[in-house]
Amino acid sequence: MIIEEVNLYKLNMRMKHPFTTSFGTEQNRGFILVQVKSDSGLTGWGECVTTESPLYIEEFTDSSWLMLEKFLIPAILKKNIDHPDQLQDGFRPYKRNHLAKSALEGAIWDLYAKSKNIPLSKALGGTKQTIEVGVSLGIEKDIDHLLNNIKDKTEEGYKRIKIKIKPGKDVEVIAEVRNHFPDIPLMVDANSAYTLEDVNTLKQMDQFNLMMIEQPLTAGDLIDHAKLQKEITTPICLDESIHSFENARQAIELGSGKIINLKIGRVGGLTQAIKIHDLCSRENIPMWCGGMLESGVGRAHNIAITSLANFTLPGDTASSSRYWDRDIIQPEVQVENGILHVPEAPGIGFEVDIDEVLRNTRTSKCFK
Ligand code: OSB
Ligand code: MG
Repeated sequence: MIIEEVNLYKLNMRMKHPFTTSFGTEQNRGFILVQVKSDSGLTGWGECVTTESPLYIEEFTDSSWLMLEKFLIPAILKKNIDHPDQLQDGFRPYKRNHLAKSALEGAIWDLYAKSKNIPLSKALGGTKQTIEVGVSLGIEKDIDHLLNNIKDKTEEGYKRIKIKIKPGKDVEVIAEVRNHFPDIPLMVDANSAYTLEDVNTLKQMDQFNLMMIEQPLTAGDLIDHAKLQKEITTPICLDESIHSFENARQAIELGSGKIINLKIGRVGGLTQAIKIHDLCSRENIPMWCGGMLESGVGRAHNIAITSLANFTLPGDTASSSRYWDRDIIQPEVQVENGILHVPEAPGIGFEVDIDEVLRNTRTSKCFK
């Protein structure tokens, strides 16, 4: 297929509720959608899961836009692409910028699956027809709000609850949650807020029967996580430390954690995601698919990758309605009793509602 046209849309979508992590609060999502068109008239969609400021990762929405415009789109425009894996050679010279690469690559994967008339999940090698999901809950001003959120989401049937923690909002909060919900599958996510000096605080979390503690230490770190894992019994799950196949291989070798949270954007796209999946599968490392407060487009990609066999733990791909009054895909993502059905329609398997996309678009640019 020849890539005839690429469109970038910068959207601004306001979430229903603010979401607070150890690194900040977000409610207005300013992100990019990538649309690619082939010579046979098909359209593929990808989402660049950046935020306006580089708080989670070094990329941010304007930097990714520039990266796409200056380097990545020129590397593929008017080119003949038989398979998305071919993009790797064109992208490799450009260092990192994984969220930008992933957005464009994801759109090409959607296009490719549509050209083969198969669901994206199948194109990626997925085998599951349904996937299990949990939900990620932000830090709240007071414990009652958090307990209410947990009650609601547990009643909705989510398969596990993840709560965000930070220094000063950790052991007591978890203890209180466990008092009220002694048996729910529970995990915590620190988003890199601790150091090895906090080992005593982190050790105290072992008493709460947590499924895992996600990214307690510095983003990118593997060594200190390996040291910490020797000190605590709760499995460490790596998020901000895994940007590539090599990071995953080294983390496993060092014992930096026992579980991997895979985010398609963070590892530079679906081709890398499959490689990491296969590695974890060989090494018996359980994994799950993380989230970046995506719109329906990114959410659809998350569902497709989660259909691969080694995504054995519930991920963060919650219902559209958890985030948005109105999502930009049809039908919206709807979790029932913690279960999502992997779509069977070609490509991402959801229709992108172009009117809704345009209604939320602040800037767009056409490359052809
Ligand atoms: O650390 O997993 C994270 C959201 C934004 C940035 C980082 C993270 C998160 C979440 C929310 O935990 C996941 C979601 O509901 O999409
Ligand atoms: Mg995380």
